Amino acid sequence: MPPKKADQNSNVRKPIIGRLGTNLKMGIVGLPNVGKSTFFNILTKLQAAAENFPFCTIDPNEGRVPVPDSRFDFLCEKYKPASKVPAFLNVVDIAGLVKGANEGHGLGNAFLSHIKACDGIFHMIRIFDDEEIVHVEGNVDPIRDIEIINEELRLKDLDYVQKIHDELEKKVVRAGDKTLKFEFEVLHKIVDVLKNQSKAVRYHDWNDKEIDILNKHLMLTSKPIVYLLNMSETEYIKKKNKWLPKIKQWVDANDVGATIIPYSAAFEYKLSEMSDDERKKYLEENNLSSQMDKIIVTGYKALHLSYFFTAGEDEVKCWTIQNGARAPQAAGRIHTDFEKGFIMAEVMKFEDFKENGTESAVKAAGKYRQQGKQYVVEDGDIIFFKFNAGAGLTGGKK
Ligand SMILES: Nc1nc2c(ncn2[C@@H]2O[C@H](COP(=O)(O)OP(=O)(O)OP(=O)(O)O)[C@@H](O)[C@H]2O)c(=O)[nH]1
Ligand SMILES: [Mg+2]
Repeated sequence: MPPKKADQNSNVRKPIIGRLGTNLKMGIVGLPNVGKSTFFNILTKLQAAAENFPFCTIDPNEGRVPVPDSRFDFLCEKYKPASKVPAFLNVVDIAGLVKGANEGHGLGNAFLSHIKACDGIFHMIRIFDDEEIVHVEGNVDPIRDIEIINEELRLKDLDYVQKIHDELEKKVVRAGDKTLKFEFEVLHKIVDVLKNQSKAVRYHDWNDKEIDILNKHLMLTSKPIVYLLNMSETEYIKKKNKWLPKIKQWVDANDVGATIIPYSAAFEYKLSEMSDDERKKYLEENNLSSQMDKIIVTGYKALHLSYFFTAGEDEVKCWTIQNGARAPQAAGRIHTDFEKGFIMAEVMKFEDFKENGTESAVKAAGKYRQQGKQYVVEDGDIIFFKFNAGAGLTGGKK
């Protein structure tokens, strides 16, 4: 077999900045009173309304919400399985940050450590006017608010990393410890980015070895951000708000690549109170749509996660993997023995399955592929793993 195809798929991918693993979380971060808990409650309510999958509350501020996916729905419709398991996004509601939080203002430090425990940030920004709802800074000014929060995160990172840097400096520069030299150089660079360039860690282009060092520290400004702009219901319906172009401009200039999603907590809350039929009718009649699905999917993707499917009459299930996972690692999500005794992955692309209708038709079309250890699993692959059952017991020998 010509090796070309395998090579294409086994392109070395850039390591990801952040925690390894698949149980990652998005934290809802922002100033006080901007609608963070309202957003969290909508997620909770949506799940209660959907009833299929219980919203699992880990504690009052943490929950997980199913990731909507029409491919998953299609597979469930096709197989009518006894058990249906979607992918989930973990979401944490964090109390509001105020200016000076990095020095302990508000309940600053505690909340900053809650952000540290998350892997990505839903940055909630208020752009709705409402005299009744107090704004901690006195008036609505989202650019100022974004900068306040980003500045708190940057200063907290700087404070943290400066201490480690100074410790290492003693060992490397003064005591001449060469083993820590590289780590020290990377920390020096991080301090430079945060302090002299006043930039978030994620704006800098780090190489693989530097990322290894960064990942020992998991800094606040290295986490991916999705900006959620909370509009009033009226403005959302009219699709108009004077801040939208300004925020877009700011993000394009200052946070290239970050996603902005305008939505309205008030509007989404109203939808979440309706029955499924009512909601559908209301949205159709008024030519409107909810942004919740987009927000959930974007949050999940921001965490560098994707999933493959296993599908059959017993169960249709989404298995979360980190982007770039190879077939044996993906198999290991199902069972460690699958990884140890991995023989091959039999893979169908969802689109091929949809087009051909059945597994045997996909086979007949020559699109059912056997993939080896180097195969990088792609989002939406439908996989059947073959493994050697004895391998796990004999320490992974083939
Ligand atoms: N008018 C209007 N009010 C909103 C909207 N979203 C939230 N609110 C109101 O703003 C107030 C604060 O909302 P929360 O969701 O509790 O805000 P929070 O960001 O969680 O606040 P902290 O937890 O204190 O940081 C509540 O009275 C909400 O009803 C909105 O879209 N429009
Ligand atoms: Mg709150």
